[in-house]
Amino acid sequence: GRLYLNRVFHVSAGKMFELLFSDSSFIRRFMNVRKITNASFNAWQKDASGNRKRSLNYTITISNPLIGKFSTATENQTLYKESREGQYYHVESEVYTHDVPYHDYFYTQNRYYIISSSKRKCRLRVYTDVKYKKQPWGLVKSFITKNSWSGIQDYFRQLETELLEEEAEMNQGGGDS
Ligand code: YK8
Repeated sequence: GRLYLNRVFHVSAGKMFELLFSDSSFIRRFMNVRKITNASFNAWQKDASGNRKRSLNYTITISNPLIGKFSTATENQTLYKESREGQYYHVESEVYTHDVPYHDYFYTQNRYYIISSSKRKCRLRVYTDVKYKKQPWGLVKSFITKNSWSGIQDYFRQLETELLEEEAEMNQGGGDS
């Protein structure tokens, strides 16, 4: 996978998890900025293996004129049971974009790691992979890969920027933080 985000934030690990993986006002605002609409979140639910799962549905806005303007998407997230509240979180998410060309060939896998580095700091790492459900023709595959990487890079760069802004707001006048 490719590492898209790797940074220490002055935010506790628990708070970071809450910002990214609950129905938080941060993620609502971020989705607004990214023109992600019609979002619905399911609550986390424990499965038979002890991991937690939830799914999200939303509509993404696409800026690439070759592809069309919108696509519905489903994101299935798994919070692995090795996660430790306030210390360490490992979330894997599979994103399916239903209305783009060749949508039945691929999906995107994002792996999020939130690692506490002190009481008020954590490291956030995000790795991404484009996964193929069936093998497309070589040219099609490179087309999918190229268009995916640029969109994903853009998304995580902006996520980083918005998280830094959130961090600044949270720590404003916070004294010893
Ligand atoms: C999640 C990866 C690919 C997809 C898109 C598809 C192009 C198809 C190429 C054809 C539009 C929020 C992306 C970027 C849409 C957005 C997805 C987001 C950013 C012509 C062959 C949505 C993270 C995420 C993961 C994958 C992204 C898609 O939280 O290029």
